[in-house]
Amino acid sequence: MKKSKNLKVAIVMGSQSDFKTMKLSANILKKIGVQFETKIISAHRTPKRMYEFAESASRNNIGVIIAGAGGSAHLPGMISAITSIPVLGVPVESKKLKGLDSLLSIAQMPKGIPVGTLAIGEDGAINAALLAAAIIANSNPAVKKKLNNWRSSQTRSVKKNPK
Ligand code: RP5
Repeated sequence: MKKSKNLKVAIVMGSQSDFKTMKLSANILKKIGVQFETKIISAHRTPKRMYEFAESASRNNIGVIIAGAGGSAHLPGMISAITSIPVLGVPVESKKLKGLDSLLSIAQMPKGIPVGTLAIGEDGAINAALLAAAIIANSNPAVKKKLNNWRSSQTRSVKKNPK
């Protein structure tokens, strides 16, 4: 196994249309200095790509996978079925059911194969990145420092009184 300090995050999504949500995960990881890669991988449109990605993720030094998908969102669960790397699922807001379908598809995994499920849409994408950074930070002091700085800065930004 390679040194844990080199572990990176993979942000994968079912469609190009998910990127407007999932780029918020990328923005946070950039700010915190976590190495990452982004890919479009669809469980139903590109199943072979999904299998090959998940099966090789550990060899490719990926420490956390953020998977965003909408509708019948089986991508996070399918990836988690193939690799034991932690998978964080982001339910992308769908047009018809506003992401409730995505949320339930990702959250309601039967026991045995876990997916850590975040909130629907942009909040979920941002929190998935913060959670991924926190997992990477366990074995990477530089990331831990930057994550704590980011949180302190957020705290300082909250005004005491409304205007
Ligand atoms: C899912 O279907 C994707 O994750 C996306 O959220 C949704 C719609 O995809 P497009 O039809 O916009 O490509 O697979």
